[in-house]
Amino acid sequence: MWTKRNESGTILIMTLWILAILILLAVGIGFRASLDLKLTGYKIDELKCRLLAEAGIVLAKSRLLEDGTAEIDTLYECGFTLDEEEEISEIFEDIELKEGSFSILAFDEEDLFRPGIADEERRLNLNFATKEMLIDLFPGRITEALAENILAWRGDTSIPEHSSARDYSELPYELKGEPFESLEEILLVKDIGPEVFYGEDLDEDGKVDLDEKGLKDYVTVWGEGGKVNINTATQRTLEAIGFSDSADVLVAYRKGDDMSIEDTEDNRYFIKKEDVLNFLQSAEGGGIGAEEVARFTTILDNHIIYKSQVFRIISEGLSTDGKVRKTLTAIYQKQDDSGERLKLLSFHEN
Ligand SMILES: [Ca+2]
Ligand SMILES: [Ca+2]
Ligand SMILES: [Ca+2]
Repeated sequence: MWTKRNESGTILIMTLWILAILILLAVGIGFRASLDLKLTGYKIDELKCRLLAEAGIVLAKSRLLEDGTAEIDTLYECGFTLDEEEEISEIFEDIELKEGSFSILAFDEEDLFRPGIADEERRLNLNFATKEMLIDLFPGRITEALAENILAWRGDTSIPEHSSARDYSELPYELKGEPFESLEEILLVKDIGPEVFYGEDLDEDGKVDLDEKGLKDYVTVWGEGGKVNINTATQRTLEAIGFSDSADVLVAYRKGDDMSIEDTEDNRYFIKKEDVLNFLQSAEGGGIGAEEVARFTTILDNHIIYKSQVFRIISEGLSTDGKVRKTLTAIYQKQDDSGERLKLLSFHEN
């Protein structure tokens, strides 16, 4: 009897143990299931954000297609035109849709994100820039040798056959000798490291400041003939193409009296060559002399446009709780003479 009780006690303890293990297993499975559910929820939110961002691209494209000012594009109204009484933030910022929102964003010259669209013609074109332009874009950082390497890569005939810029024997791939087809391609050019492309934290304060930025935000590979839009170009671009000492007054002129592009009322722009020359000859424009007028006329004739054709849409989808976001970047070219009026040149997701 005693033995039996002892036996049943052992069975009870074993049963309890088995039960305990089963409970542990069940809890474990339950925990994993809830984790899976959470992950699935995150994936769904991510998908929603992507769709919101896509909605932003669709909206921006429709604005690009109905641009009412065909003759100019400015920093504020770049590729599109605001209707009367319409504010840029109203049409592009925190646009709420079901289960989230999207914003269409562009960098401004001070490197801040603001609602809007940016053109590629504000940047220096790697496929057309001269050696001097490349050196002047990043004085001290783009050396003559690096500029020659860039020209050799795109197949520029000014680089001699036996120049070291054409020598890729030390690298696992050959010199391309053809125009750049993407921005990142520049990382393949001999001696161009990530620090030249992405910028580098020279003063070691933990961030890449405006004056430490790399080529990435200042160059492009798109745009007809590599021409620069004088109404949108960064000061750096204007300096590089030869406006040197006049670049800052041109940039200030565009902002108007309030020294900001945010307010449309007093913003100014140029429509033709004569506008620029008249301004540069005025006191506000620096009062340039006859010799400089001739030099600037050449630059205006060869390198300047007043409206743009290639536009970078950066669209950010945001979940309702603000925890998940997805950014899509699409570059479109306006094509007036074809059935398909916007041609997709590049698409990135991050
Ligand atoms: Ca326009
Ligand atoms: Ca820094
Ligand atoms: Ca202004």
